[in-house]
Parts: sequence; C-alpha cells; structure tokens
Amino acid sequence: DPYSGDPPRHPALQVNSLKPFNAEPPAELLTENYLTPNQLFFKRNHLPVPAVDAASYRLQVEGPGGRVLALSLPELKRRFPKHEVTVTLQCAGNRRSEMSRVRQVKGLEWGVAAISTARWGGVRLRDVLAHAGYREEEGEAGEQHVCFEGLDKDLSGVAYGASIPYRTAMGRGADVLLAYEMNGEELPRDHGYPLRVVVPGVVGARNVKWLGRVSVSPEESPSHWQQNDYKGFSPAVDWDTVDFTTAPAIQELPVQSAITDPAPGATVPPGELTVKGYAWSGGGRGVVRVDVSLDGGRTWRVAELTGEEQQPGRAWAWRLWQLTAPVPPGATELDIVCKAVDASYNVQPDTVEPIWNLRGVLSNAWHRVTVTLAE
Ligand code: MTE
Ligand code: MO
Repeated sequence: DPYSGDPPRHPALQVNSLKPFNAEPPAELLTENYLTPNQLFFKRNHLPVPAVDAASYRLQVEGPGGRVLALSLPELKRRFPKHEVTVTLQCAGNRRSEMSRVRQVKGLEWGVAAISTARWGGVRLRDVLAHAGYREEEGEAGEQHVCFEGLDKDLSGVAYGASIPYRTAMGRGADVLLAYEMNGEELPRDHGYPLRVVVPGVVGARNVKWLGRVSVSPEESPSHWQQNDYKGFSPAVDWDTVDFTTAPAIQELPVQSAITDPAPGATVPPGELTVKGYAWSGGGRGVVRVDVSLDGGRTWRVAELTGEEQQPGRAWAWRLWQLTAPVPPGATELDIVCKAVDASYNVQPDTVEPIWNLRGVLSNAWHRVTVTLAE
C-alpha cells in the first residue's frame, strides 16, 4: 500500500477520499478561528505523502543557462531573510458538490470548506530566484513561467507539478513564499514538509507541496495538472468535446463567500439569528462587502466583516463575517443567502447553472442554506 506511510489525521475532518487523502473541516469549525489550526486545515493530496528526510533534503533551483543550485534547508534559512504572510488557500474544487447537484461533474465532492487560512513563514521565491541569477526584467522578454515539481510521485514515477507566471513570482512586492512554517509550527507532512510553495491570491493547485525543483521556462509546467486539469469551460462543453488546450490554466480565483453557520437543515430558535461565514477573492483583491438575505434574496442586510483587515492589492487572506438579524415573524423556514463583493466590484453569480463546468471548478454562486424555525 503506497499510502501506508501517510501521517495521522484529526478525527474531526470530513474525508472525501482516503487514498489519496482529501478532507475538509466541518464548516462550523472553519470560522471558529481566523487562522485555521494546522490539524483542521483542509488537505488536498493527489498522491501518497512522500517521506522526506530533512537532513539530506536539497531544493534544486535551475538557474539561467541550466546551472542547478542544490540548497539545503539550513542554507535556505541562513541565506535568505525570513518572510511571513497570512494567506488563504482555496482548492479550485471548493463547493463542487453544489455543481454536481445541477449536473454530475467529475471530481471530489467538496463542501464549502476546501479553503483555509494560515500564517506561513519561509523565504521569498523572488530572493531565491535572484540568487540563482534571475532578474525582475527577465519576465518582460516574452512570457515566462516558474515551474515547480513536487517530491510526491505516482506509480510510474511522475511527480506532481504546476507553474505560475514569472511576473507573479518576480514582480516588485511579490509575496510568493517557499514556506517551511505554518502557523508558527514546522510545516506538517500533509502540507508539504519540509518546504512548499505558497502563492498568495492563486488557486491551491499551484501551491506545490514537498517542493523538489524550481525552474524557469518559456512554457508552462508540462504537468497533467497544469495542462489537462484545473481549467474552466462553458456549460456547453462535455467530456466528448473538451479540448484542454483551448482554456487557460486557472491562476487567480474569483470572488467567493459561503455560510458556515448555521448548518443546512438546522433548526434555529425564533427571535434573532446569527449567520457566520467567510469571504475571499483572488489576486489580492480585498472583500469590500458581504450581503446576507434571510428570505432567499428578496431583501438584504450588510454583514459585519471581522478578522484581519487586508492591504489593498495585497488582500491575500479572507475576511470572516457575521450578521445578527431578527427572524421575520411568521416564518417557518429561512432561505439564507450570502454574496460577497471584491475591491474590483466583482460579484458572485446568483446561480450555479450558468457557471456549471464538467470539472466542477470555480464554483462561486451565491451560497444558500435553508433552516427550519423551532416552534
Ligand atoms: N502539491 C503536491 N506536491 N501534490 C499535490 O497533490 N495538491 C495541490 C496543492 N499542492 C498538491 C500540491 C492542490 S490541488 C491544492 S488545493 C493544495 O495543494 C492543497 O494544499 P493543502 O493540502 O495544504 O491544503
Ligand atoms: Mo486543489
């Protein structure tokens, strides 16, 4: 069993797949803390968790002209300044199960909690690439990509891989990290021990764990996950007609929000109701507002944003939100809805149907939770 060496996991996690291990925390727990505790942070693995020996570990960094640097962990920590950033990671498949309810899609049936936030500590990718001989301007001479390879491999020896545009990694003020710490602790095995990429504002899939190699290329990563997965398509495209070369790989994610409390189907007392959730947008676009409705979207109230305020253009982490409102008298059921607005005034679509896609990614319609009122 290639999975027999996987680490132990928290029993509260809701498991979507055991081998490889994929799990999310219960939604109500997700928004208990601004920073998600490591044990509850959603876990998305495509392959067995590799056993990496930190003492013999070397990060390979391919420089211009093909010269390869091999950096040990102590060297990385000694040579480059430590940098910490609070970043929300979201899987492209977060909320996929809602898409499957419209029409079956292919993929893990994630609920609303394939998203989590941590304070990551490590070195800037930009500093490491500069040390290898790259300059910021290099990205201007045609499109370039920074490619990452993981140390996790499938049975035929193919590693997980992904890439990001050169400017995302090397731009002034770029906060892309090679992280060795998560919430002040050593990076846990499930999250990429001993070193992972953290790309703020970008889909989870590009945040390569168990990082083995970094290179710069005029082409995107040749990996299956860059080329033939994690792309968005029209609802008109099915598995017989899909051509993965026609769509760009997902990088920045669209504006997202969801209700984490109350749970769908819960019975709530009459009087006042408190609704809680999270909101986030990709590309460093901050969340400027969350609207909540208790009557299916006919009337709205503005929720209170909590958690850390984010820097404009560098809003890498989510806001939590809550709303306490009187329950409409006479109601027997409440159709609670939330929707967020980001700094570019992007909004979430009201329904799933027009954004349905065969892979079930980018699922960010208004989130709806129906609850019953106690007598
Ligand atoms: N990196 C490697 N090496 N192998 C993987 O399977 N999964 C990716 C990404 N990085 C993956 C990986 C995907 S799809 C997501 S959503 C994030 O890791 C999940 O990160 P987490 O498990 O730390 O939450
Ligand atoms: Mo993902």
